Amino acid sequence: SDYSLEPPRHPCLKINAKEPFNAEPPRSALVSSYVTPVDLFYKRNHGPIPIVDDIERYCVDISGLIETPKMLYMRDVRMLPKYNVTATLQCAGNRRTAMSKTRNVRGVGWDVSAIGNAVWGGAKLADVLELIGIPKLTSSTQSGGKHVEFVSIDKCKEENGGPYKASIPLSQATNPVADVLLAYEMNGEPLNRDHGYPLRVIVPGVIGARSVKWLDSINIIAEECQGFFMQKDYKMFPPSVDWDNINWSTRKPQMDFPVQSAICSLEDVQSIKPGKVKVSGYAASGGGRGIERVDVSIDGGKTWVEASRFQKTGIPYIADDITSDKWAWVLFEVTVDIPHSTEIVAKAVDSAANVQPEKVQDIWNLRGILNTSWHRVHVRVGH
Ligand code: MTE
Ligand code: MO
Repeated sequence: SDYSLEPPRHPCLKINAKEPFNAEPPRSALVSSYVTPVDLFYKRNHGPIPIVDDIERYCVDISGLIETPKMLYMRDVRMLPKYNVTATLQCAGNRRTAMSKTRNVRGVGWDVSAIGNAVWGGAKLADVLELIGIPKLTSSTQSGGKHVEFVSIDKCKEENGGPYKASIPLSQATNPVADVLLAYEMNGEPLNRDHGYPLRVIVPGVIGARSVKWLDSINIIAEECQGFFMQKDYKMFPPSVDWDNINWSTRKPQMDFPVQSAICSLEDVQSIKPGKVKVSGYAASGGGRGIERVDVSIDGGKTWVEASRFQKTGIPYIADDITSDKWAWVLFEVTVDIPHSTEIVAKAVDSAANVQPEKVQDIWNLRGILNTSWHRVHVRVGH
């Protein structure tokens, strides 16, 4: 593994691990703009950043359970209709540090910023698969139980020096409405090296781990990908399971993200003067479910006020509205009056009426994934 050729990075990023490079922006960066700037977007890697320098020869090998394998070049991808999908990407380990505080967990520590919202430009995977003779999913077609596996160029130690990989069901991959992309742009610019240049997968509504960067090959397979990150990681276990009694085969790989929110306008602990305080942050859910409501409490969760939500500045957000971006976060905001030191809490409700769980202890799991417990910040009021 060689970390001498890593790309330059923004000095404001908080580095959680250096090699492989894992870093997140300060909380405040997430609420400064609806679309997260590329250089401030969290970076989550399992090995050195690969270098692709011959873009003319770069191609994705498509094979497996298909009649004719295909070499997909960048010009082939660019010939397909281009879609711009605004989608929030969130690492399953977002907010892991807080989970670690109740009982130790294994994994890179993250505050609340292992999440970002970007406009991804590229071809739909459903169009790519149609090129090789796999029909799009419609009410009359059946994609069966097959899976589509994405294999990367990068090498990581969890795969014993092999490439990072993951899979999604063929039914999702061939469904144009699922908006799974082979993306070559992020926020209107060519993807940069950190985020998967020249081509990455974006699986909206699903934990970040399935959005494979630096795509090298696509395989149509009969069963789920057997790679480490599908079978020995990114699975949700109950609090009773620990390293001495874990049986990985009893659980499915985590796919959809549950409802999440966090306050980003305040650090924990934040010193303030008594009076009006703006509480703002993000809320997002998986599977294309919108955000129905965000509640904020200034008394540790006894009483609540509803925050206002938006996706586009000045336009109130309504879940399932035709103009809303179903894969993208909403930002919320409410101004509250804080007379004395207290705990400010946020919790979101999604369009299926799922609510964030109150206590982190109840969802504690040994890998520290999916900490979606109520987000709390302490404010210390001085005069
Ligand atoms: N793809 C490859 N090839 N290698 C990786 O290490 N990390 C995954 C995913 N895709 C990873 C990958 C994880 S766990 C997450 S959360 C996202 O990429 C992070 O994407 P980002 O670095 O663009 O924010
Ligand atoms: Mo992740």
